[in-house]
Amino acid sequence: MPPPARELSTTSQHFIIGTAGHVDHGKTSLIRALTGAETDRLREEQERGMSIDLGFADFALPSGRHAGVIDVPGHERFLKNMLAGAGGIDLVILVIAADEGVMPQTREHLDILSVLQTRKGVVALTKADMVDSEWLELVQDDVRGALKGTFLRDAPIVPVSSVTGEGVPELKALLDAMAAEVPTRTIVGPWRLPIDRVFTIRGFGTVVTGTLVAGVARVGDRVEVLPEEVETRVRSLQVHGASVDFAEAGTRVAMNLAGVDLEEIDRGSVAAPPGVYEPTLALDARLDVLESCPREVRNRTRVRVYLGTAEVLARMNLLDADALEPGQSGLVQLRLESPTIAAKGDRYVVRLYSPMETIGGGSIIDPAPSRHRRFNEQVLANLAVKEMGTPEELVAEAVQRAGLAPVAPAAAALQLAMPAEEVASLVAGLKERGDLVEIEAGRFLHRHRLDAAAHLVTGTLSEFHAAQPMRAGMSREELRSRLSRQVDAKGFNLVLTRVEAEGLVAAEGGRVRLASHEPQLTPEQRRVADAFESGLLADPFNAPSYDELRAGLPPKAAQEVWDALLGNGVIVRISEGVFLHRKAVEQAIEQVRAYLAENRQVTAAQFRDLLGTSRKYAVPLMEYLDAQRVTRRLGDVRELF
Ligand SMILES: Nc1nc2c(ncn2[C@@H]2O[C@H](COP(=O)(O)OP(=O)(O)OP(=O)(O)O)[C@@H](O)[C@H]2O)c(=O)[nH]1
Ligand SMILES: [Mg+2]
Repeated sequence: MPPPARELSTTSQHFIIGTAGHVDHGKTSLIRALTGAETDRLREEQERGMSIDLGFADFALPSGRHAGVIDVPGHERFLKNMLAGAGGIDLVILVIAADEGVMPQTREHLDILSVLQTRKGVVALTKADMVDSEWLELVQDDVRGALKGTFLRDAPIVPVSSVTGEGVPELKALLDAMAAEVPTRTIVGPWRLPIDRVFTIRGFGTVVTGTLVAGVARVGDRVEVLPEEVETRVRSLQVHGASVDFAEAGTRVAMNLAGVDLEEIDRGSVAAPPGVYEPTLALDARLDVLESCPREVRNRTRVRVYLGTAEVLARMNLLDADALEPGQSGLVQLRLESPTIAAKGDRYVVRLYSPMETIGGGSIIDPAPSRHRRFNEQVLANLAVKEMGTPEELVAEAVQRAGLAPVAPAAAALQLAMPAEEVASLVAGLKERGDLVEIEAGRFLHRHRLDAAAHLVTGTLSEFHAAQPMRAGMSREELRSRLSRQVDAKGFNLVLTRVEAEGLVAAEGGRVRLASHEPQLTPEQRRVADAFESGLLADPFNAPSYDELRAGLPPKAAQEVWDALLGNGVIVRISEGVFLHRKAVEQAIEQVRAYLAENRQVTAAQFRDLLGTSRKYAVPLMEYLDAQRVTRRLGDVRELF
């Protein structure tokens, strides 16, 4: 197998910071102190001084990076809302008030985040202004104890006060520094937006918001909202309050959906490209029961399942045990009371239907299973295979891991220690379904890798166009070097060929642009450009110099437009200080070719007379045509190359 030497960067740069912690411990106040934003936006929240629903903010970190913020409510009664936000969190601020210390929802939120496999976080010891230093030290010890054995065991503990501002700059700097270590989300594969809010804006229609958990969503994309199975289109997108053409995984997104009725969709629905997910009434899953679960879990227990932003009631069928004790793990089939969607590997949380205690959670093994009988050996064996990865998944993963280095089935078989014929037939099936692409004879890439790389190309071009609207395109070399950290030269060529074939990107004359891009000039720039062009074309082979051409033009615009015209190939630099219009060069090439077709050779004097120019232009132009391999010099004459 070709070495996956250069791993294509498949994670986005974006991430979500979320709060967690007991009611009234100062989460919302801390987010206000950090970002300036008020996340308690409901009137009831403001009147009661308590968060009820999720709050959202944009956080401009000192380094200039932006993070989305999700502020969760701490009150036990609103845990359902906390759960709708928790799945989107990449970096958690566990808020513990210094005066109260660890409280029940401190532990419960920590349990939930552990089940969801949140990996990074800090502890903010809030209300530090309310305690003295001795107390603060003792609380820190308690907190350290409570974090033992959790993903936050080594997390920094930062005393802060949102009232005096003490510790806030330190916390900001820490979050900024940690940004680099946060495991971010993949842009590979179909995008998915678990919806956490739905509202209407007059004149725009329905807007849904959520944390984009995977992929790249674009304006114009077709969308299916599930489980309702409503089909629509992305009319516009906003990230951090600004309109964008696309949004990458790990961002808070507001998505305006075309022609969708507000009543049709709700928190818990999921937006995704059509045909990727199927609503289901059953899920096979691994269940890890929390150590802190107050009771054993019995078969047929009625539970609330939290998946993405959805809450669904279900009965839990234990497939390989009569009951699960706290700390134990088993295989379960969740029989849902209303349809939902899930993907293999999704994390979920379960709580008892009543009393509402958090039991545990785990990962989805099969998002669309048939109904199983319990203690059935065949069923359990199949689930064990699925949990590890089916042979087909293992093959697809091996190709995906190789990034943009095409993989031959035989090499994958060797790596996976699987029979070559089996791998070959699995590859054929994956190709048939469009998951693998035969990029060269007998060698395959994963389609998601190609898509992600294509996104890098189009994203880079779209940034270039935004920064340099006058330029027709980016030089191919510059684009390649811009992406060289993510894509090697061979992979770059593969991807560029593909995006060209798909009509997303156009490449002409060594320049690459988005197919949709047209150079934008202000009216003044347009006038300047016209002046340059008509000046150059007046006597095409005796063109004035740059200094002559720009006399009388506004200096700044003249410089910008001249550079753009050169960059776009409208003006061609023949030699130091000699510039001709592209049309003049094209005409020269045509005339010289016609002349040489008849006369075989041309001298400098003949060339000069042919174009009606002078020695000053004829000599550099002949050299230019030699360099362009139109002609070839033989002593004092030129021939066709
Ligand atoms: N003295 C002091 N008071 C604080 C501090 N932070 C928050 N408070 C107060 O504590 C109360 C609760 O603060 P919030 O920020 O609403 O707490 P919360 O964690 O968001 O509460 P829920 O969202 O309802 O769980 C408010 O009265 C705040 O003014 C602090 O650092 N020092
Ligand atoms: Mg709050």
